[in-house]
Amino acid sequence: MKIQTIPRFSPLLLTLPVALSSCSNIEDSTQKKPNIIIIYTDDVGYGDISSYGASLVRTPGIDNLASNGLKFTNAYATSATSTPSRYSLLTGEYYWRKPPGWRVGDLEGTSIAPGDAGMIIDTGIPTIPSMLRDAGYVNAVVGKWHLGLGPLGGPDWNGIINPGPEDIGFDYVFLIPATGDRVPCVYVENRKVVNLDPNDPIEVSFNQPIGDDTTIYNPDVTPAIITSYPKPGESRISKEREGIKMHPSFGHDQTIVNGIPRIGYMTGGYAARWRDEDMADMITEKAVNFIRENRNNKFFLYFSTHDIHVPRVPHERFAGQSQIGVYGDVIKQMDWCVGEIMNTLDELNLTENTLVIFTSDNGPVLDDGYHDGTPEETTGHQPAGPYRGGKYSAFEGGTKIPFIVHWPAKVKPGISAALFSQIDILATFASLVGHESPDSITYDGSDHLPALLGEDTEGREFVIQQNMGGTLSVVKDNWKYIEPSDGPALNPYTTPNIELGNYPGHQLYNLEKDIGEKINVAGDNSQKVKELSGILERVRNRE
Ligand code: NG6
Ligand code: CA
Repeated sequence: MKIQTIPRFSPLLLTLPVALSSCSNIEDSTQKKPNIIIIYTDDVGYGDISSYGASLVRTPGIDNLASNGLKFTNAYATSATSTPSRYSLLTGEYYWRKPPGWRVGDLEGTSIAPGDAGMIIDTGIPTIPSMLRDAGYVNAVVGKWHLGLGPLGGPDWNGIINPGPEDIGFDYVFLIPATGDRVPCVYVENRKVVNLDPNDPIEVSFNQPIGDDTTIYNPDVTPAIITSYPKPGESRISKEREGIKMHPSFGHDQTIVNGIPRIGYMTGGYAARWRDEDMADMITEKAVNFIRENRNNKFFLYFSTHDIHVPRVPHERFAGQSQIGVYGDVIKQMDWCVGEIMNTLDELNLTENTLVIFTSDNGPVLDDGYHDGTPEETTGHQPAGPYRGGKYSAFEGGTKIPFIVHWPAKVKPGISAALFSQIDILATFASLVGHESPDSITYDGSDHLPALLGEDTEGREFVIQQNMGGTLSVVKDNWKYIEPSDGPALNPYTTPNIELGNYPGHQLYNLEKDIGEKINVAGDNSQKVKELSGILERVRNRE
C-alpha cells in the first residue's frame, strides 16, 4: 500500500516569491487548519443514536462526540437514498440536476446506482477532496463508495480501475465499491481489486446470470443450488454451499457470497471476496493506518461505514450484544468504529485540532430486503425519532439525520437548531481553509461556516430534500412543502412499507405544531404553498 505523505500545494502557492515572512505565514495558516474527518454512516436514522434519544441501544462513542461537540437538531442529507446524498456531499450540487440515466444506465435514473455504474462524479468539477488538495491536504476515502467506478457499464474489475476517486482528489482509496448487498463483493484499493487471483478473474452482470455457475438463489431448493466459486484446482463444491446465513425478503437473490444472497450476478474472484463479519474491522484498520501515516500532514478522511445498511452481519464479538437484535448489534459495531477513530486521534495528540463530522446518508429502514428479524426485534425503538417516514421518503424521516461537529480547538460543546444541509459542506470547508471565493465554488451549496462552528444559530434559509423517486420538498421557517407527485405512496420492497410521501396534490405541514407531518394544511395556506413551491421552482431553474 502506497500512501501519499507529502502534501500537495496549489500551483499558485508554488509560484509565490519565497520571501521568508510570507512563507512562514503560509505555514502558520496551514498549521492552524484542522485535520478533517467525515464519518458518513449508512441508513442511520435520527433516533438510532442514544444522544438523539435512542434508549434501547447505547452509542457511547458517538455520544462522546455529541457531549464534547455541537449536536445539530435540524440538519439534513440532500436525499433519502445513498448515491444522491453522497454525490451532493462531495460536489455541493443537487444530484437531481442530472438527466435520467446519468452514467448509471437507463433503469436507475438519478437514484440509487447499480453495482456496475460508471464513475458518476465528473472528474473536472470541484469536490471536497480536490478543493482540499489545493489547500495542502492529503485525502483518503475509506469504505462505501456507491458513486460508480470506471466508464459507463462499470470498470474492468480485473484491471486498473479508471476513473475512480483518485481522479477527484483522493490520494488513498479503499472501497466497498457500491453497497454491501450488491456485487462485486470485493474491496478496491488504489484502483485494484484486493487479493485478486489473475487465474480466477471476476465477471459481473446486472442483467443476466453469467458464467457456468448457477448463482441464482432459489428458496425452493434450500440451502441453495449454488455450485460456484471454486478456486483454480478446487472442486466445484464450494464454501458457499456450507450454509445460507440470511434469506432475502425481496430481491437480493442473484449471487450468494459468504452465505448471503446479493443483488447482481458475479462469478470468479473467489479469493478476493469479503467476509461481511470482518468489514467494520477492515475499514477501520485502513482508516486508522491512514491517520497514523499522515499524522504530520494536514489530512482529510472520508470514512464511510457499511453499517447499518443491509445485510446486517456484525462481527462475532458484536453479534447478539444488543437488546434490539442485529439492528442494534450493527449500531454498536458502528459506534465502535467511531470510538477507534477517536482513540487514534487521542493517542496521536490530534483530537484538539481535528474537525470530525458524524452524520448519515439518509434515514432508517427496518427490513430492506432481508429477513434478519429486525422489524420484530426492534419493537420500542424509534429509528427515525419523532419523524414520519424513513429511508426513501419525502417525509422528514428520509433526510433528517444526526449531525455532530466535534472540534475542541474551535467549536464549543452544545446543541444547535440551525438549519443545515450537507449540500453546503464543500463551500463551508472551502471557507474554513481560506479559499478565495467559497460561495462560488459550487452553484447549489454555500458557505455556512458560522453555522458549522456554532456562531450562527439560524443557518440556511431553506433546505431542499429529494425522495427515492425524485419528488422534491422544501423546509423553511418550520414549514414543510412536498411537491405533487404521481409516484407510489408506499415502498413495497421494505417491511413495514415505508411511506414515500408521494401524493398527487400539494402537501404542506406545520412542523412546529405537527412534527410528525400528520395534517396536510395546504388547503388553508395557499400563500405558504405559493412561497415554498416558488422556492423549489427557482432553485430548480437556477434562478
Ligand atoms: C434498493 C434495495 C435495498 C438497498 C437500496 C440502496 C431492493 C429490493 N432494495 O434498491 O436493499 O440496497 O437499494 O440503499 O433491491 S442505499 O442506502 O445505498 O441507497
Ligand atoms: Ca444509505
